[in-house]
Amino acid sequence: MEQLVHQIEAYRQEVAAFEATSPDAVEEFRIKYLGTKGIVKAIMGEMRNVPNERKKEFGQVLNDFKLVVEAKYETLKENNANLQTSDSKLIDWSLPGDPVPVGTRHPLNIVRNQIVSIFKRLGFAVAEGPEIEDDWHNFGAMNLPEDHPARDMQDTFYINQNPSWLLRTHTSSVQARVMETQKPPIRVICPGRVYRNETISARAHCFFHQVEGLYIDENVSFADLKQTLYFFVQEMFGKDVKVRFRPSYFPFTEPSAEMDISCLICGGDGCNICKHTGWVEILGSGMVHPNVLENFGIDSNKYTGFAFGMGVERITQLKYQVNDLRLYSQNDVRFLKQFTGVV
Ligand code: 2U9
Repeated sequence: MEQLVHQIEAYRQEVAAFEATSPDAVEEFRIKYLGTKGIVKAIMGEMRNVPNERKKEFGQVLNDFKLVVEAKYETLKENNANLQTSDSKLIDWSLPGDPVPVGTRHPLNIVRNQIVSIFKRLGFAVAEGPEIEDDWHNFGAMNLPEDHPARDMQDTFYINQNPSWLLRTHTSSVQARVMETQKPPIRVICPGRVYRNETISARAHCFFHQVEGLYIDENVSFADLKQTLYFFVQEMFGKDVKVRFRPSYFPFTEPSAEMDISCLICGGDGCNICKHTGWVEILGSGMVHPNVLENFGIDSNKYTGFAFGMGVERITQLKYQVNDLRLYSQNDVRFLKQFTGVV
């Protein structure tokens, strides 16, 4: 016991004399005296060899020593707080922070927003709906009954557990839901992602994005359709762009027409982009088929309507000369950062 007290006194003097000039030395002190295998713990272990009647006295000496060591450790820490450790650099808090790069809007969203804002100015409301649809809203209501040959062009993905659900092939299903719940006049545009069972290539993908539009009221005519879409093209591509309509076929519209614009690259003279025709196709359109109106209880003798649909990828490709569809979904920043500052 006497020997132990002497030993503690020696440690006390050692502690008092200890000097540290770096955080590493402070850490060495902590490990030596206060660590799990350090001196304070070791002396505590000696307690069991002290006779019972002197345990209290020894406990006092030991506790005093521990407080001295802890106080010394705090002082050393404080004195060394601003010094450099061997594995960390001195921090200059006045330097500016590391810049965090800000992302950019995806080109498809930029163009989608532009399309939506043009039609909003014409009084169209925006409607959205589910990407997982049932057969009726995607096909049946759109005048595409089962076994209709046009279903082949819009093959999609089905859910094994319940084959009556599918991934929508167009956003017409959203217009269908609007017609279910609202009465004419109806004037909506429906942006959204759609799916097709296609082999992925530079010109086809298993999903793409559409904006479709629908306008139903009394006395809506093909002239309204032409003027609305002409206004859209002028706002989107500039006042010098020409348009032309070609007759086409869609099960949900009659008559139907595809709309071309004069080639933005060659101005109509003929180049690779327009395959030397001077024209590029941008959208499909037509007067809503009476069967589609009647499917929703809308009197086709009283009401008429026009509808149109366009691929956002296609409009973006023409506006920004994007030559490979896969670029839109590869997340390559070399492509995406080219749209920095475009809103
Ligand atoms: C209702 C009635 C009719 C929407 C229309 C098109 C013509 C069309 C294609 C353009 C390129 C799809 O993205 S694309 O592949 N769309 O050609 N879509 S008319 O007709 C409707 C929609 C809803 C109730």
